[in-house]
Amino acid sequence: VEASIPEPQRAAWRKFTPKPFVTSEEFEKETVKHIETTLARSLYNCDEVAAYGGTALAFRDRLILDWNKTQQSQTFADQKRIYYLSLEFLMGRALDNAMLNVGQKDSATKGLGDLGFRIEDIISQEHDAALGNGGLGRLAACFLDSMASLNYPAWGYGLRYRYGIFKQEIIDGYQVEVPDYWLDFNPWEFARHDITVDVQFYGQVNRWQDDEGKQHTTWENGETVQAVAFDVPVPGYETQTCNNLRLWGSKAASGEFDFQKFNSGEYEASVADQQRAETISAVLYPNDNLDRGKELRLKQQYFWCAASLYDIVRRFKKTKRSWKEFPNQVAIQLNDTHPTLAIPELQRILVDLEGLDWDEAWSIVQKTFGYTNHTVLPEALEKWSVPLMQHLLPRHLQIIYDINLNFLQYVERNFPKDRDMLGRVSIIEESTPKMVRMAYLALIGSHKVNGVAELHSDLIKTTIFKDFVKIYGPDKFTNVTNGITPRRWLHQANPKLSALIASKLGGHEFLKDLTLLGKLEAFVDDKEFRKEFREIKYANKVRLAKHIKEHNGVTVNPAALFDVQVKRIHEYKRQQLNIFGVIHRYLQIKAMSAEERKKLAPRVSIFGGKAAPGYWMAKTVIHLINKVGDVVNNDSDVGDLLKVIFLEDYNVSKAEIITPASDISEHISTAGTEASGTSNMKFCLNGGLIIGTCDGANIEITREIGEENIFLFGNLAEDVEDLRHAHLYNHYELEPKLAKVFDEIHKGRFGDAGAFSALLNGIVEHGDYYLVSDDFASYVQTQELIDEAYKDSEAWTTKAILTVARMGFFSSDRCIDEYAESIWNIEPLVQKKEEA
Ligand code: HBZ
Repeated sequence: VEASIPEPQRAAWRKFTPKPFVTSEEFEKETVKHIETTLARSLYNCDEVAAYGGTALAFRDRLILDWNKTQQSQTFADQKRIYYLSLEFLMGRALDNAMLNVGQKDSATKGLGDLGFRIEDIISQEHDAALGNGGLGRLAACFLDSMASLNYPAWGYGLRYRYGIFKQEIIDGYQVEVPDYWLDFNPWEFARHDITVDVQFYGQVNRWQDDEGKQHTTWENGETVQAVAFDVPVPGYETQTCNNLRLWGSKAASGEFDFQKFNSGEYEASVADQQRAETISAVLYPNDNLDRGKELRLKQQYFWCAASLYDIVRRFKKTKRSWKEFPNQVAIQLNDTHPTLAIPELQRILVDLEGLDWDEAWSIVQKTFGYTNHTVLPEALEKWSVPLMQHLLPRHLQIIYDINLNFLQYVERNFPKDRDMLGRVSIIEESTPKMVRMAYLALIGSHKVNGVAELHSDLIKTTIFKDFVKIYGPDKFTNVTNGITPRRWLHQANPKLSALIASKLGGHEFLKDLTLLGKLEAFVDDKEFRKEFREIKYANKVRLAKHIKEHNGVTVNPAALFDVQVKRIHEYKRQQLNIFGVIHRYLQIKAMSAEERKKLAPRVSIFGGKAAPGYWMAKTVIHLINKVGDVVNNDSDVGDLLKVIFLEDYNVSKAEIITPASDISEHISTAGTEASGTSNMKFCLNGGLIIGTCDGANIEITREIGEENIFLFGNLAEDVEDLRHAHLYNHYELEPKLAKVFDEIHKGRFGDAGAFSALLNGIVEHGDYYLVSDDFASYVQTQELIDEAYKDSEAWTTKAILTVARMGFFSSDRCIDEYAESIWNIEPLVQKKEEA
């Protein structure tokens, strides 16, 4: 308020308030201005990179006008906001999305054409914002798009990593990691050097009494690091709402760049302090579904939670409301357990800094938080060692112990007969060293816990959180099945299909209400529509084939069946099952007569995905895929019948090319291990069919699209435990076809067999934990069904069209509405239309 322009001067100001560009000429004017001034380039010195820069800056200006208004009106309306805390936001590129969301792609296409550029070339200059690992990070990005598109007052909070997920290079068939320095030129962020928070680490806790005898607790003498806000605008689709993603960067706190040291000749030491502070936000941890317990990771978590909560509390305090209204103004969603420290941090703020009593504070905390679980894999459940936490966050550890004490007393009162229960549900695991179980803390500190697909939400209630269902009752647990944004994953990635659908449905409304796709069923027998639908798939395959030629040097036939598995490489996702299946196919082709070969449907097996740098088994799988590719692709016996491609550096922008080009995609995790999966939804939405297990969202996809339109195989989740048990205690035989595959690998047909021994031994000798052998026969058989089905192009087209038509449920808009209604209790705030 203090900084606002005095009333008499506002007229002058308003006269010059910038207006958003509308025509292609206005767009050109803005772009040329940015290229010539902001970027200091000229007519004679403007390559595609500069043209991208100018275009992006023109669109950024456009977004910022909406952003400013949105923030003002949200402040003014003063209603409840949702804060989405995620250590990962896998945003991908922003320019195309911005153009489509503000409805200005046509003027940009025309404008760039006038200036001598093709829009696709300009769009592809942008570096992906790759601040995430996989599904969890991309889900957060889809959610931001939906929250803005549905006009919810929402903020994302994350970390501004200087290095996102590494770039993957494949050298001699091995994954090599290269740092992803992506900030050289990032027009989408605003550094807010005036918005900072000092965050403390280490130090001691002091308890003291004031003159009135009141107890106080203070946390003192720690090291301070400064958080600086970087804001990224998040535009909604066809709405004026432009929300904010606030990413925190770390630097040495003011005064910390120690002039004492500096002047006394310890220049190096003082620079070292600076660098240590900057290290906190330097790099994204590249593990997905694995917890490694590194101190720097815990520092990242606290740094980000503390800065975000300070910011949220600061905003709340400006409203001068009483504390008990906090949960009516603020909902905070925890994207997995990574932000769980926000729970003891809010309790600390309320009790130590604001002087609330414990119970009052705790009731506010529980009403504020919701927790989303994304995995039941034991190796992914976060635990932090008590000694580490004691050292880094001594006050938080005390608070966690107090939370635990209150909780265990409650459990003891209610379950006096079950003595073992206390040890099982305690936040503190009594191991050496003791560990803090973050999922339990997140659950106890939240009012709702949700899984991300029906099966997964059931599983958490019967496995990892079983005791807690008894303690709190089933209503604390709920399901919100994941979704994806149709703007990026249909309209942007597959503009031709989006246009075809719009031509049948009378416009692009379905991008805002995806259930409208249902109306496509009426066209399933329309000859012309079917033809265009097939042509679009073919054109998308031609585009991918071109990419493969350029990057892998292999010619693939776009008429072949494109079989795609792209996702993080993980044993539970079973890329090994896929590549063993490919080897089996190769051996079969080799054994066929020329006549038999003629009858076979040609196939291209396409893989992509990163392995965590320390995950040797996953790296071995990548190596095997590449070795098999070398042999198969150069075998003249095989020709077009089979090609095996590993696409380097799978990321969001590559997914936008790959997803629309698949005929079949593989979602073949061991049943009960993949919480949801979201790429399964993306492929279906683009008219690709699925081969999959009864796992995660595959089950709900099947229910929606019909069993006849999906290729399911394999054991069920309910049988997995017994099968594993049987492997460990009975003698078991390898599935015979798989045994043949292993023989060939052993013989050295795909290079040095020793390189793959750990992979094969895990299956042959060490219990086959992921049930590759148990599922192999049904996998191969189902692939044969697919071969047959693909030959009947008409029947295939029907399946593909019906699949698209029935995907309405899987929009992240539906998903966000469910969170808003059943967990956050927030309402949309529609921006007033600009007066003419
Ligand atoms: O979250 C994924 C699940 O595996 C997938 O099934 C689900 O669809 C998706 C969205 O709900 N989980 C992850 O992607 N998890 C991580 O990337 C991860 C990253 C760091 C960790 C743990 C997990 O420390």
